[in-house]
Amino acid sequence: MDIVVFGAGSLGSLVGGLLARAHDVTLVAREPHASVVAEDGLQISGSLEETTHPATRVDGADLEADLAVVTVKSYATENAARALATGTFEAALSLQNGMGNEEILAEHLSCPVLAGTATYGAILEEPGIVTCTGLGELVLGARDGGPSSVADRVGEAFSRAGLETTVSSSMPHRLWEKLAVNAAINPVTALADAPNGAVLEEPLRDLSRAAARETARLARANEVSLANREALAALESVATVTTANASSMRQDVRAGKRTEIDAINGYVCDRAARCGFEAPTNGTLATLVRVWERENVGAR
Ligand code: KPL
Repeated sequence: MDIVVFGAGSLGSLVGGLLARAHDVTLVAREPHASVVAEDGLQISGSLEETTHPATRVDGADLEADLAVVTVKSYATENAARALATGTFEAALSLQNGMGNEEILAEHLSCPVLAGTATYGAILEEPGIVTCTGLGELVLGARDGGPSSVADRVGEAFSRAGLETTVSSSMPHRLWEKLAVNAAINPVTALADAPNGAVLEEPLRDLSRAAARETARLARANEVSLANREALAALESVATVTTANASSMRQDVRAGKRTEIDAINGYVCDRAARCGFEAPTNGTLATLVRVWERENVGAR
C-alpha cells in the first residue's frame, strides 16, 4: 500500500516508521527531521529497536497515495485538510487527539475518512530519532460507526506491518472514551509536570477522575452511552499502561509549544455549556493551560 503520513511529529513518525516495514510510506515532516530521515532513515529506539526508510516531503501539496494518515495537532487539521485536498487518496485516517477532526477532513476530502485512536507512546528525541515509550494499540473504523470494508483493508495493512491493530464498528464510543482519557490525563500531567501514572495517586487522582466523569456525562448528552465507570476504567487502564510516559500535552508544555487544550478540555466545557450543564473541572483545567500558553507561547 502507498501511505502518506501527514504531520510526522512523534506519533506520526513512529507509526509511519513502523508502516514502512511493509509499505511504501512518505512522511510529510518539518525540517531538519525530513532531511535526516531521507538521508539516514528513521531510527526507532526504546521498546523497539530498528531503522526503517520511509520517503519524506516537507510540503503536503499534490500528494497521491492509497491512504493518508493524518497525525497533525488538532489545531492544524483545517490546514492539513486543505493541503490534502490538492492530492488524491483512496482513504484518509485521523489518528489525532480531540474531537471533530474527522468532520473537518471529510468537509475537504472526497475519499472516505476513517477515525482512529493510538495508544503507542512516542517521543521525537531529535531529527531522525523517535523513541517508542510504550507499545500500545491502534483502533480504527468508520467515523460514524458500523462496518466498513475500507477500515478492514486499512486494518489488515497495519497488521501486516506488525502494528497491533483492531478494527472497530463503534468508533464514536471509542472517540468519546479517548476524549475522557485525554481530558483527565493531558492537562493534569502537563500542569503538574508529572508522568501519566501520577493521575492514579492523590493528590491528582480526584481531579483527573472528575474531568473524566464530566466528559462521560457529555458523551451521554450526545447520545453515546459512555458510563462513568467505563470512562474511569479506561482512564485507569491507559494511565497504568503508559505510567512512565509523558503525555503529549506535557511534552508540548516542556517544549514551549501550543497545546491541544481547545480540542480536549476546551471542547468539553464549551459543548457542556451548549447542552445546558457545566463542566467545572474541564473549565478550570482549560483556563490554567490557556494562561500558561498566553504567557509562554505568545498571543492566542
Ligand atoms: O493520548 C495520549 C496523549 O498523551 O496525548 C495519552 C497517552 C493516551 C494520554 O492521554
